[in-house]
Amino acid sequence: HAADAHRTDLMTITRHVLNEQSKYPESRGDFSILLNHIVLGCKFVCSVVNKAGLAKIIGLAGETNVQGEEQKKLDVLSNEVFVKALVSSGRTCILVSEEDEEATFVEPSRRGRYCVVFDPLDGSSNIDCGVSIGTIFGIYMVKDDHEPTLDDVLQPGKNMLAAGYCMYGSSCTFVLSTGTGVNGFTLDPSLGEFILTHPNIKIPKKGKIYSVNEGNAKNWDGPTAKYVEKCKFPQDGSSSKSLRYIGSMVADVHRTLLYGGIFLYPADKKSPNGKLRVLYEVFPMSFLMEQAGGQAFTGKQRALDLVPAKIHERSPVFLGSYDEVEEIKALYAAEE
Ligand code: AHM
Ligand code: MG
Repeated sequence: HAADAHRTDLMTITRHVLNEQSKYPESRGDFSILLNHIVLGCKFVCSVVNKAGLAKIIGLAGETNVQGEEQKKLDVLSNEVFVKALVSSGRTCILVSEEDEEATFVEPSRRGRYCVVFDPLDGSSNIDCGVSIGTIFGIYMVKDDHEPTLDDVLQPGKNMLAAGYCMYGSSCTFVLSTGTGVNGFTLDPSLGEFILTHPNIKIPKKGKIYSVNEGNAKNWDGPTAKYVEKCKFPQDGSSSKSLRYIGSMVADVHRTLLYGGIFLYPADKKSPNGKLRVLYEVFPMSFLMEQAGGQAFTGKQRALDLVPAKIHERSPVFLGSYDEVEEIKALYAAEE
């Protein structure tokens, strides 16, 4: 039927967030404005990532191209875009980016109440070969009108108001939680809008996929080694699990969220705190997992209960389907 060829009632991400915010009469729309600026940053990064191979934009930072302009590495460029988008929203006071050693304190005239922690372009080893990469972010709010300090972001992940990621993959996908479940949006490039395509995402309770860098196995601790051994050689009559590992956290976590299973970045003898960063990798992904009905564990505690002492602190993490994380927790409990 010709009339059915076009959906005319599209739930854009802006409309979705405005709907959610209207449940809170005290909300002044600040969150929607902030989110719009994050979405703008993601659209910009999506567009440069798509053109990267063509524009020869991938090069060493500081190299110059034929026009004599400075070429920037994609991760450096993405960081600049996000910092500018967030500051210009007028709604932020502290920014923590993986790319910047120090936190950015927004000048008082452009200051708002939100703190944003983010990794502007994660999965750097996959940039040059066109494999999926992504942006990860988490949002906190300062409590009162005091002068913002680092303590405002050195908060446990359970205090985040919202978290999400954008995956630059075969399509551009934005996954968001504002603390009332998880929703997924897909960029319609012809409209330039993210459309709600995956409402109320729930992770399957059990999963058949495990995702870990097995090249580190010789340095793993007992529980991680035992868990992975069980995935391959189950003793309880269940079938063995499949291994999938991209090496881009956003892509590995996105698959885990949709298909179920577990993603592990454990501690090992060489990196006793694992590799992933607490504030802008472990926390946002753990927040999304819990909101989708899964779990996230550090090997010692619920990941969202961690209180980071430094902005670039690392932590081991095991996240995914409820039952898989239960198994890991039992193996660590048995060690004690
Ligand atoms: P990056 O921030 O330097 O890109 O590193 C983070 C990435 C994650 O996306 C991914 O989960 C992990 O590093 C993969 O690490 P490894 O190559 O050690 O398996
Ligand atoms: Mg990273």
